Amino acid sequence: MDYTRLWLDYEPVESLKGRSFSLITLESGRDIENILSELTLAVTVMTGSQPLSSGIDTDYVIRLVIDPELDSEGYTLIKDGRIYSVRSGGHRGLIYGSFRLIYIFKTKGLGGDFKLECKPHSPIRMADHWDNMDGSIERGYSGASFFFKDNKVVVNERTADYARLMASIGINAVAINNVNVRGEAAFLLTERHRSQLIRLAEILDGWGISLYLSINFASTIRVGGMDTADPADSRVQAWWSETSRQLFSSLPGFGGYLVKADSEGEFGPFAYGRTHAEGANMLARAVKPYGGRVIWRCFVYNCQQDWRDNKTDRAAQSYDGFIGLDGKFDDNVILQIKNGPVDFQVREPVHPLFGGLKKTNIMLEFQIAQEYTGQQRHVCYLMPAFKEVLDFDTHSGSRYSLVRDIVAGKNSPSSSFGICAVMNTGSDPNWTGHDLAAANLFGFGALAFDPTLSPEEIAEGWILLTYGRDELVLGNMLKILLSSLDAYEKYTAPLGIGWMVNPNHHFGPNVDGYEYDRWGTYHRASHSAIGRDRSDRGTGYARQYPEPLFSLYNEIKTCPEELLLFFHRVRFDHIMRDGRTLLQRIYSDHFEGADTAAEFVRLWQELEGRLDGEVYERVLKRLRFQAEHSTEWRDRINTYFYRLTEIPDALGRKIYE
Ligand code: GCW
Repeated sequence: MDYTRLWLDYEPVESLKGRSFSLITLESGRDIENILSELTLAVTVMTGSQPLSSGIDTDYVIRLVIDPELDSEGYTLIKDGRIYSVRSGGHRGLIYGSFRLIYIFKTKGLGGDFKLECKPHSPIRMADHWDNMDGSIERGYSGASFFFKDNKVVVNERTADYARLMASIGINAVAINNVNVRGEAAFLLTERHRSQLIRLAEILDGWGISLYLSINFASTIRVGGMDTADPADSRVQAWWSETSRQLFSSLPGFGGYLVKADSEGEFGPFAYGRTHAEGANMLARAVKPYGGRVIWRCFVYNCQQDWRDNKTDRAAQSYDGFIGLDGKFDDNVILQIKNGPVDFQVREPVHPLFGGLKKTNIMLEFQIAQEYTGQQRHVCYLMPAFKEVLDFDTHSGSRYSLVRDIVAGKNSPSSSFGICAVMNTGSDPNWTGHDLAAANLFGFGALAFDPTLSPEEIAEGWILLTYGRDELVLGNMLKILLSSLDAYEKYTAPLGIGWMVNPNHHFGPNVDGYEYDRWGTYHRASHSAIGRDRSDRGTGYARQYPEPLFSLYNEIKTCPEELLLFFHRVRFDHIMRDGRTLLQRIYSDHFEGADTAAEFVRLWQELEGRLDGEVYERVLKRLRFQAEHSTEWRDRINTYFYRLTEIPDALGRKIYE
């Protein structure tokens, strides 16, 4: 097994062995050559001989055909006797359909006749990398960047492997650099890095992927030599127009800009008294002639808060900052909104801007980098959480009110809608550090393409494609993946309260780690109660949701219990729906979560000898670490509450003094 190829490693397939294939298409181009070589490789390994380019004498024929009636990224896959045909309205669809065919060969072999029709749910399916030009990755947990090193753009074989991997899960857009655009990264817009960026863009484009660059809003000052970045200034506008003209004319498939502005110290239009809309529209007009887009992030809040101020609520600020601008953005601007109102915590309510914004193009931002969910050292399969977000009914009153339909642009004629995730890849040979974290990479692509898939189906597909069919491997890995998020949620910060992590690097338990600082993330525990009141009697955040959600969240008795401490300040002796006190629920969750993590080690050990030795050992090491670390989480949190309340665990389990 070559684990560096993840789910794209091929082996002989019993029912295909000795069969002859031919591969036929009238299409041409870099992307077609790429997918033909992938099919050639797969078929050669699976059957034992190279496919031919004429179909007369072969057992089977694979045809890639353009069908103008079909969507340019959707495909129809048909097996009719000896003919397999992949049909699509465009080359991207032929790529996705061909990978699907390879997956079918891999998991099912030749099989009988079939017909599959697929169309991606969201127009844009994007990978956002937070890579810095010095080669580091912000919140990167799987080695150094493979896009940058020593302040230069790197293009090598891994770039090609990366592009192929992304295409194989349906990704069609990629931002390669960190949204915090520091140092040399601002110069990505200039001639200095152009020739390397052209090579990079060509590789991505060859797999149907558009390159985006994160830009610094102060670029006119930082690299343009000007004294202003005011979006209303015509010199600033001219600079962006010219810069954009150069980028679009030289980088094949270039998509546009990703912008973090007026957020966590990044420069933005506020410096000139301008709004987000004025800032974003200025850039949008510069890229408009080339069909470009500007993706503008909504992760904006006051990060200089005084912890003594109990009125300001970070959770409310993103909505407050953007809702009044609904309808004011140009049609090639997309607002990028994190799944929840705070910051990728293990449990948050769905961001109220979904459904709230009705006349603006939007994109949902997930994070698979696991910044707050174990940093790829804990196994934490995130698809159940993503699925909940996508299936959430915003009650927006629009024709389509589920998040997955809203972010796919179902209420709008525009195709500037989509889903993205902050990526979990790096230079580690296995791409994601933790081998099981690759399930999040695969899963994100699968869910962005088809949000009706279940987390189980996706996990099963990933396991079969990566590790082949061994019932014990499949069963145990599924158990681990599918219970990992719930376990993590239980042994870390309780019931939606979030944080309780070590400051800055965000790893490991620290109950008061964010309690007295400027980041606006306080739990405010006393000896008798914990949480912030976000109902209309408190900060009023719950009001950002329409009915019936507002009423549901606003009252302790109706609030979903997993979000209880997000929305309310609750006494430890509060009786939960199953009769336990809040305190007892916290204790028990922590014991149970850590027990589950210990069980992962046992389940994994049963797989010894059934997996590649290196993979087995590497994962075992991480699972052991997780089991140990989860007891640290459990004990720190339980001890904290025990010390406050002096009430022991009702089941007599050990809590340290
Ligand atoms: O989650 C926080 C991270 C920052 C990140 C920021 C953001 C890129 O801690 O590292 O900065 O979110 O999303 O912009």
